[in-house]
Amino acid sequence: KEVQRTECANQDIIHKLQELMELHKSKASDDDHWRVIGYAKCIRALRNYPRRIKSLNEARAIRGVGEKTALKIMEIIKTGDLRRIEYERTEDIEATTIFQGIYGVGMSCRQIALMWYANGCRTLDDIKARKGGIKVSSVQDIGIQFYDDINARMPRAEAQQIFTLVKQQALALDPRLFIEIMGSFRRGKADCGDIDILLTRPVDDGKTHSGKLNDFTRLLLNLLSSLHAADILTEDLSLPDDFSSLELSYRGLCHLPEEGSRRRRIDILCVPWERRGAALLYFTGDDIFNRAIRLKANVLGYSLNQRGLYHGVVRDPRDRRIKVCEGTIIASETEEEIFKILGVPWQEPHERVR
Ligand code: DCP
Ligand code: MG
Ligand code: MN
Repeated sequence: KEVQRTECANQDIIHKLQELMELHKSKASDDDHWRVIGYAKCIRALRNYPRRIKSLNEARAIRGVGEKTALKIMEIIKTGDLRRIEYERTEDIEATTIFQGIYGVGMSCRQIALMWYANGCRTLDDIKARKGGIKVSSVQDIGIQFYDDINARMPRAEAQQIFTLVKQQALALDPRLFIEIMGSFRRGKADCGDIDILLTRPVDDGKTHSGKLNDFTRLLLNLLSSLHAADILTEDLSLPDDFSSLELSYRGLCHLPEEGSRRRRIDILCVPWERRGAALLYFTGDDIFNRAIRLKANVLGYSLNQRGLYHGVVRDPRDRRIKVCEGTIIASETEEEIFKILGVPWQEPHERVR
């Protein structure tokens, strides 16, 4: 069931063409757009090509490889390099790549990065100085201030220490809380990009969680303020906004409350007790594993997301994203039952990797 990624005979060529494709992706013209499509097609063709390419004629005979790309392929084979990459690596791309590494700008907000560039900004210092009178949101400002920390990964031991402190604070507020660390930490990785925490609580009087939502919301807000008071949370990036929703999510920065510690990213997710298994499964990942298990669910006529495993979901055939019928949750309390219904043999978190 694992996706096999075998090394292919033309891997070095694929790498170079990918590099070039990424550069074209960062540019805005129609020409660049068509080049991206062309390179993507060519890369797919090369992945499926069984032999090492030996000649120009062989390269241009492959379906999906055009005349110009065939010449590039020969250049890579002969010199190990592709001069076009350096040519396309222009100043605007260098700058906007840095800008898109800012939390709150992100890879989807290329427009913001381009706007700053157009206003004369080239470096993070230019952004800090608001060169060209650019506007920066408060979240982006935090992203700039802690750029290096946010883009670094933390050692596993540090994630463990921070989580232990958070857990202590949470249990001090309410000993019935269920608090678990998810993400790369739970998968056993040696370093983590952030700390992903699941928070929930069993309900005591048989009522559904939704009836208790106000208590629960207050609990999260109390936890956040006690974490701030203990100097564990340092900056908020996004607070839960929709308190009528069954899911509350918090994003922020934290650190070990000691001299010289670095800022780390932390995500806290609150879900109803009945949905903890589905949330745990989703936020433990990794994303490739999630895609595979979701696909398996779809093949069996189910639908899986972070809230649960659903039966009877009906989608609009014209746009699969639209649900005509919500369906009903048939499993969500534990990861085990979701695996079981899907007929997937149990996989420990550390096995859920590509
Ligand atoms: N996730 C997903 N698809 C996304 C984002 C997240 O399936 N687009 C799931 C899988 C991830 C989990 O959520 O493993 C947590 O997201 P993170 O971004 O925190 O990723 P990891 O914890 O796996 O890695 P990192 O160490 O970089 O934080
Ligand atoms: Mg993570
Ligand atoms: Mn995360």
